[in-house]
Amino acid sequence: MSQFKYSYNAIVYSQEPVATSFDRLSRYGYDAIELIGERGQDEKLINQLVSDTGISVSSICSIWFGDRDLVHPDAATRQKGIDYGKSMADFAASVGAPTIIVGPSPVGKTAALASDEQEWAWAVENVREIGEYAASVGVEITLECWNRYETYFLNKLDKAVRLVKDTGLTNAGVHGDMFHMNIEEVTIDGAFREAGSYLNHVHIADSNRAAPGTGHTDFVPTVRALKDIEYSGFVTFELLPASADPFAMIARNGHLQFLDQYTELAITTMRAAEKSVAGK
Ligand code: LER
Ligand code: MN
Repeated sequence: MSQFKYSYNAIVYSQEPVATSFDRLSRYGYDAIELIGERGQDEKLINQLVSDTGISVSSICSIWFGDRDLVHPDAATRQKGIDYGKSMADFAASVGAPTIIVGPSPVGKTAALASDEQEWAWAVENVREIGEYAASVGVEITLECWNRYETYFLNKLDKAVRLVKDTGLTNAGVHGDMFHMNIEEVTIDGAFREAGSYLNHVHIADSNRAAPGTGHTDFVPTVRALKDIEYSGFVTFELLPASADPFAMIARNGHLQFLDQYTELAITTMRAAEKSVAGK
């Protein structure tokens, strides 16, 4: 069975030149990098690094904070969310990334501001608009589920699958992040299996959101589930320091083990789990 394609989320690399990140990923045998979803990055340099190192851009980790809200009662706020999503699709297209992450309601908004029916209708309409735009520039979207302390809106993969179905989009899927799934799903491998062909992106992390191999997660059932459903997307490590505000920790250099040490350990641990599954 073919090996996974591995990618690493660049949030913990944000204090260094992007060339250093591409070089590290190349040294440890990665296929790709997941870039932070903010414009203003040097797209020409990124494309040069892609061609020099063979490390591609797997995905754009859009930052759905603040007024980037597709289900807000204020129409102008919803429009900001739509515009941001489209801008992420443009960014993805400009660096050859196949996928952008979409969160219909932002991180930190933990209660609805309108009825469930109304919010669902806005989510369907606005995710569809971003998805159709993304399709026009050759990009897929993936709906990420977050835990209850970050959002009330999409916590579990089954709800995200329902949203994808309601949009009717053919370039959309769902995104399971093991950190959130560890809190919300009955089992992580079971939720991946149920999502099946709707799963088009994953964020892999150990129970403590650090590199696989540092916490108490057994990655073998996860690997087996992804293989069984013939998951063909990128296996992306999104590893963050243990803080309610990981960005502040990174700014204070509280993330140094996430550079070489965890970049190496993450892929080594997952490859060992792949080997163990292949051997059975
Ligand atoms: C983003 O990928 C994510 O998982 C969220 O926890 C962001 O806060
Ligand atoms: Mn995530």
